[in-house]
Amino acid sequence: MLEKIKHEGLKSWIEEVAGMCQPDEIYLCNGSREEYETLMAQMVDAGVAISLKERPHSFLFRSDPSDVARVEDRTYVSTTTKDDAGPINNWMAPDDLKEIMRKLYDGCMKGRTMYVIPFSMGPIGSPLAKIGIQVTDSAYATCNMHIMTRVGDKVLEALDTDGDFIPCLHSIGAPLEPGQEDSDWPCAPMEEKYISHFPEENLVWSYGSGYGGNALLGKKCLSLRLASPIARREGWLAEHMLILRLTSPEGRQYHIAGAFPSACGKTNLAMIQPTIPGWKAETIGDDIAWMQIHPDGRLHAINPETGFFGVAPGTSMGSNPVAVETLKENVIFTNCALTDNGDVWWEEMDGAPPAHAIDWKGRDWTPDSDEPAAHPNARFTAPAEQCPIISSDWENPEGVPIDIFIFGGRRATTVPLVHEAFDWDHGVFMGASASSEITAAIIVESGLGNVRRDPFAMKPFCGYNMGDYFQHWFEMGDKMGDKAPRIFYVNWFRKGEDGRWLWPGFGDNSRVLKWMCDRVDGKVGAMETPIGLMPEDGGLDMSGLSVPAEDMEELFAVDPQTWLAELPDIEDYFEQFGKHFPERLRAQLEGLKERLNNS
Ligand code: O2Y
Ligand code: MN
Repeated sequence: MLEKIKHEGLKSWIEEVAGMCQPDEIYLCNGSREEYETLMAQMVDAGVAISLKERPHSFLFRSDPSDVARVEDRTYVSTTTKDDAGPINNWMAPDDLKEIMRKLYDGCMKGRTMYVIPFSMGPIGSPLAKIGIQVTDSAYATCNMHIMTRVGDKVLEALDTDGDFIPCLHSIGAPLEPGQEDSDWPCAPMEEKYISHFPEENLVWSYGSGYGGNALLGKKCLSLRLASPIARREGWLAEHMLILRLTSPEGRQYHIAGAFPSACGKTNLAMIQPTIPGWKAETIGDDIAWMQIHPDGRLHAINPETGFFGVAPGTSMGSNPVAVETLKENVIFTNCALTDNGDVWWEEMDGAPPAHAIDWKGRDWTPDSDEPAAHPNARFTAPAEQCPIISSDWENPEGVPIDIFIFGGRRATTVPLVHEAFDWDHGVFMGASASSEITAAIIVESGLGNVRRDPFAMKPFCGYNMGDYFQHWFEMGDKMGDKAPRIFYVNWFRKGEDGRWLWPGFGDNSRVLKWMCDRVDGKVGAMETPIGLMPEDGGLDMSGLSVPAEDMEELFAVDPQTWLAELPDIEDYFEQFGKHFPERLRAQLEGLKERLNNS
């Protein structure tokens, strides 16, 4: 089977891994539809996948209840010195971590097949694309990789005999003894899970989890935690950002890249349906952007993925009709509920809840049950090409030129609907100090306040010292000069004193996007405030939408005392970066303090 591989370095890495993990069989993926269907049929026969009668070519999986999400506590950035990984990554020295993991990998694929998945992040042949080889003992991960990345023979051809590849080793960590019955979702216990990154040698080792970001190694592991230090070395940006194209009624195109922490509606914004007449949106990506300065001097972005791995609960015709359409067929669902007629269901889906369903743990469920039917982190894996508003340029190897960066978070108070950075350095400060509210459960668990700092939405994904990451952003701005994108900060989630959302959100967010486009074109003025530039009275296109005047006032209210009260928290957060903290960021903090004190 491995004869097809002409790359000696690749062949010897696969042999080395096979020697350590000792699978019963090795299977080299060709990326074909037939291969995907065969693997799915095997999993249906084995009873680990359920074929959905009501949704063509779609399947439901249920994970082990202990394996339902990314595990930040078990995720490592392993560099020679702790300083290189920085203060907000878990760190262990490479030799120590490898010693622990080698013991776990020893014989871990016994009784199983080892799938070898050649994959490309980015269109094959794009100057921005990177080739990875994932080795895994999970057929589920293999099928997901088929949807999320470009897999198979064409990648091996591009690799040729001596191309660069990023080795990504994955095992669910559940060897099978002869005659031992398998479980539906084998995985290792939490204390044996390791999601490890070795940026100095461009290597990922993941062990013990079969779920999402822990197991689909092209996504967060390669495209963010490894790619971010590569991007720093090579002078580009690997970001946790959606990419969107907006076209005005006059036909002018704007490209927007947006960074938001999890649970802030990134996929919804990537698939926005503008409510302002004549404006059109197209999706390019919903999670990751790789951006390089093009010979034209502008920052061009590609989406390295080919699918969406989105949160199912909350997805409906109201919140995201485009996603609903995207999910009509060829979808892998994980941890959703199963209805009696053979479809999936989740909380806040359109229509009345079913009178009976099977919940994500495989138990009978009715609307009277105490627990939700779908896990809150239940997911869909869907091909991007099925998205009805996917841009014709979504696979353009040159990428699309970015006009606008948006940062944001979920804040019930303090932060206005939109403000614009005075300049690039101020925008970097906005990204670096970005924050979002966390759930009640996390507040209790961590004993922290309800606001978590999540710089550039990269807290869980930056593969090097975040202080150096801030500096890299400054340097990218210096290189682009006046061709750099404009930077904005949004908060769709501000609430009134009575707890009501003040802004309708969803398609009406296009009104805010339009203001940004008008700013880029110099068509509208802005009001200077201590925290940035904000729409003048009447600056936002509100035609056809009625939001009470008092609500609009509250949405844009900036209270200097509340902002001043928040600065010590930002300062404390920045403090941890020590000598890696850029002076230019300190200057921004001081500038903000001064403007607030003088206002
Ligand atoms: O829980 C997981 O494994 C998935 S996390 C995820 C998936 C798709 C896009 N973004 C995220 C994220 O956590 O940012
Ligand atoms: Mn994400």
